[in-house]
Amino acid sequence: MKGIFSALMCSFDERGNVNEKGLREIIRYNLDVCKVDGLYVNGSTGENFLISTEQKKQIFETVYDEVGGEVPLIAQIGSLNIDEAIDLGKFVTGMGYNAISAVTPFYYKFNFEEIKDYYDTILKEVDNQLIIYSIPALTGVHMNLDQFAELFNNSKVIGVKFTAPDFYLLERIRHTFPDKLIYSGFDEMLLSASVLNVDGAIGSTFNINGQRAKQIFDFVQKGQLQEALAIQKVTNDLISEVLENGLYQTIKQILQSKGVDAGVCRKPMKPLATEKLEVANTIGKRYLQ
Ligand code: HMN
Repeated sequence: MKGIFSALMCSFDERGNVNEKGLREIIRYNLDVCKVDGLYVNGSTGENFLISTEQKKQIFETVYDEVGGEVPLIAQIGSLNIDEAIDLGKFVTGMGYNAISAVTPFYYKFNFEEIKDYYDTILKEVDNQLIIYSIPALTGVHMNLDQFAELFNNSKVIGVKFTAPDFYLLERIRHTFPDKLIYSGFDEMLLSASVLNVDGAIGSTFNINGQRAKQIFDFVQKGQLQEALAIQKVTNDLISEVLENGLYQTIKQILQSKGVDAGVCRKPMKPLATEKLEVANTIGKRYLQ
C-alpha cells in the first residue's frame, strides 16, 4: 500500500456514460507505461462527485476486473449520503479492494463531532480499513493535529490522503503517527512531502507522469535530493501547463494522443476548444515520450 498511486481517471462518452473499454485502456496505461504502484479509484480525478451510484459500482467492478490483483486498490466511497457511502464500502469490500477511503463530508458546515461520527458509522458497517481523504481547499474542512488524532483513534483508520500545502501540519502528523499511512496529495509538492517521510502519494497527473513521480519519490528515499529536484522541476513545468490549459481535460487529451481512449469529462466540465486540444497535444509531445 506504499508508493505512487494514480487517482484514476475514467473515460466517459459524449452522453456521460462510462466507456468501459476506454477505462480499461486508461488502467493499462497506468500500469504498463506509468508503472504506478497502485490505483485510487473514484476520487476527484475520477469525477466521482458527478456520477450516479450505478456508475460508481460499474467503475469499481471494471477496475477490479482489469487489475486482477496486479497492484493494490483503494476505493474512494465518500459521499454526502452516508447510506451511499456504506453501500459502496460494502460493495468494494466484498469484491476485494485493499482499503476504502472517504472524503471529509463537505458542503454543509459539519462540526468535527459530526465528521468523526461519519467515519465511525461507516466503519461500524464496513469491514475494511479506511484512509481519510482530506482536501481542505475543495471541502472547506480544515482539521488540526488533535482532530486527526481523534480520527486515528479508530484502529480501522489506517491513514490519510493529505492534500494540502501545510507542511508544518504534515510533519506533525508524520512525527506523531509513525504507523499510519500518509499519502501526499499535491503532485507539484511531491518532493517536499517525500522529504517529510510520507509513505506515498495519490495524484491525478500520475495518470500520465507516473514514471517521474516514482523517480522523485525513490530519489528522496535514497537521499538524492538534487536528482529529485531536477525531476520535480520538469514535473512542475508540465503540471503548470496542464493546470493552465484545464486539468482533467488536458490529461485526458494527452492520454488520447498516446492512443488511449480517455473520452471526455462529465458535464458541467466543458470540453477543450480546438486551440486547447492542440496545446494538450504539444504538452504531451514535449514532456512525455
Ligand atoms: C483525487 O481524489 O482524485 C486526487 O487524489 C486528487 C489529487 O489530490 C489532485 N487534486 C485535484 O485534482 C483537486 C492532485 O493530483 C492535483 O490534480 C495535482 O496536484 C495538480 O494540482
